[in-house]
Amino acid sequence: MMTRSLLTSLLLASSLSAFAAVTDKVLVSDGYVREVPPGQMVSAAFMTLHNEDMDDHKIISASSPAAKTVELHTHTHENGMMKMRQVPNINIPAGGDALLKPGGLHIMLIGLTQELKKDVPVYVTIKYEDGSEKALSLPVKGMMPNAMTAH
Ligand SMILES: [Cu+2]
Repeated sequence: MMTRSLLTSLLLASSLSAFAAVTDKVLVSDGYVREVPPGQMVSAAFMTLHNEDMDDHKIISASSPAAKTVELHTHTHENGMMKMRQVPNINIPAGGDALLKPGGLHIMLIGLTQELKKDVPVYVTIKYEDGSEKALSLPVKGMMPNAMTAH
């Protein structure tokens, strides 16, 4: 009986570790939201995601109380113009990084519901492919004016 209960707890422990949430395997750093002038209704969140796991992971969606719609975006170059487009997910390669930065991948905040001011944090929640969610409190930072590009 002792042996069986020990075996059961070992199995339980190993399955728990195999099914640990993605939030425990991906580290988020250097996150911020771009400051926008009053009246502008869109902004974007940027961050670095580091995947410590041996499997790729994905952000499948994001949400924020600061915007009516939150989308995952990337930039593409078309005929010398930089354009944004929505992507279904953002991959974070095993053992590697996903860089969300101006001119590249970003989390688009559309229809801002609050004024973005320096030193007032914006809450953004990112959701991974396993359904686990990470709530982030991001600082608002000023940006170069030419960072805005057409959709
Ligand atoms: Cu965008």
